[in-house]
Amino acid sequence: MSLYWNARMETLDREELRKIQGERLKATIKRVYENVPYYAEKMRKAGVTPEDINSVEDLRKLPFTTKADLRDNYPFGTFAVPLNEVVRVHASSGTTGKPTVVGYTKNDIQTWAECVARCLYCAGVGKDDIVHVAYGYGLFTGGLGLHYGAEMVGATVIPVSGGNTARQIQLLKDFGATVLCCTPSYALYIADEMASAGIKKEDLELRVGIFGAEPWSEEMKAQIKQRLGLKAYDIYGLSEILGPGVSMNCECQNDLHIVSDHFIAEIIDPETGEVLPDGEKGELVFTCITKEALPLIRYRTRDLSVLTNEPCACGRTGTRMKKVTGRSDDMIIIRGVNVFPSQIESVLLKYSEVEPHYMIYVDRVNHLDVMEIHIEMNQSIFSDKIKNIESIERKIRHEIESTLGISTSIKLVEPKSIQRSEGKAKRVADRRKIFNS
Ligand code: DLL
Repeated sequence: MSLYWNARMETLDREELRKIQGERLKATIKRVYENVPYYAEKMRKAGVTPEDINSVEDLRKLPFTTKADLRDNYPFGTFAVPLNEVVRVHASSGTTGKPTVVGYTKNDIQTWAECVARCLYCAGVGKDDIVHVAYGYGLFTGGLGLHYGAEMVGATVIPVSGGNTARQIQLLKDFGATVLCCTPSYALYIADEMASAGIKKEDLELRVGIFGAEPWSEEMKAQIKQRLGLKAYDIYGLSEILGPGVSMNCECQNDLHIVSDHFIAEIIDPETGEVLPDGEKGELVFTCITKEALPLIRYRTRDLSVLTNEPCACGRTGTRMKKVTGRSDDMIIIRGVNVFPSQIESVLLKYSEVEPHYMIYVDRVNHLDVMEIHIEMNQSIFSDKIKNIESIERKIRHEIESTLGISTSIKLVEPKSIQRSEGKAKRVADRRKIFNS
C-alpha cells in the first residue's frame, strides 16, 4: 500500500501548492459572487470585487463568514448551486434552536470521500482493513463521512452508528474489525464495557483508531492506546467546511495535516480579527476552494489552534495545525454533540415558573459525559409541593433533550441561589478536565 492516497496533491512543492490554492480561490470567489446574493452583498459592502482576488495573499481582503451568517440565511440561503444539484444535506447545532445546514453536490460527496480517504491513508488504513464506524449516522457528518472515505480506499465498512455498546463490542469481536472510528470518549467507554464483560483487547483485532469530533488530550490518546491495543489518530473537521476529513494526524503523530489543496487555513486573533503568523495561537479560519454547494469563505470556526508550515517526516507538504484544545466561544461538546448555552436558555425562557438564571455542570463519569442543569425557580413556585416542582423539572428536561438530542438532568434551585456575574455570565462549569493546563 502506498503511503499517500493522492501522492501528487499531498506532496506538492510548496510554491506549486500556493499557486493551485490561488487559482482555486479566484475561481471560487467568482462563483460565489455570481451565485450567492449573500456573498455578493457582503463583498460589495467590503468594497471587494472578484477581480481583486488573484492569489492566496488577497484572501485577507475578504470578509469573514460566521455561524450567525449561516443562521440568517437558514436553511439554504448560502448554497451556491440550485437545490436540485444538492444530493445530500447534513446539519449541526446552531446557537439557537435552528441547526446549521450544509449541502453537498455529487462532486462534493466525491471530494469529501477523497479527503477522508487521504486521512485514512495517513493512518495506514486501506483495502485490507475492516472499518467499524461508530460515529452517528444521520444529520451528523461523522458516520457517513467516515463511511464514504473508508469505502473509497476499498476497506470493508461496518456501519454500526452510535449506541448499544454491548452490541458494538460483540460486532467488533465477531467481524474482526481492525479500525475503530468514534469519539475518543466513546472509545474509552467501550474499553470500560469490555472490561466489565471480561473481554480483553487481545480478543479483538483492532490496530488503528480514528478519533475526533471533540477535544481530547495526549494523555487520553495514550490511555486509549494502552486499553484497546491500537494506535490512535486524531481526525478533525466541521460540518460547515466538510465534516470529518479537514485534517488528520499522520504516522509521525506530528500535529494534523490539513488537506491544503481543498481548504486554506488561517489563524486570527479572535478579538481583533487580525491574521496571526505561523506558530501563534488563535482562532482557525477556513476557506473552501473546491466545494460546489457550500464554498464558505473565511469561515470562523471558533476552534483554537496553531498553524505550522514546517516540513513533516511523512513527506506531506500541506499546512499543519496543532490539536484543537478549546474554543473562543461558549460551545461545549457533550458526547460528540455541539451544545450552546443559548439553546438551553431559549427553552427556559418559555417557562414562567423559572428564571433565566442557570448553570450547566458537565462531568465525565466512567468516560461518559453527563450534564446537569441547575435553574432558579421563581418565588411563585418556591413554596410549592415537591411534586409540582418535579413535574416542571420533567417538562424542561424533555424539552431540552428533544432540542439537543442528548440526555440531561435538571434541578430547580432556590431563587437567587445562582451566582450573578458583573461581566460576562458564566453559564458552564466544565469539570471534565480534558486538558491538564
Ligand atoms: O464533529 C465532524 C467530525 C466528525 C470530525 C467525526 C471528526 C470526526 P461538527 O458536528 O460540525 O462536525 O462539529 C465541529 O467539533 O468545530 C470542533 O470544535 C469539534 N471537533 C471536531 N473534530 C475535533 C478534533 C464534526 N479532532 C466541531 N479535536 C469543531 C477537537 C474537534 N475538536
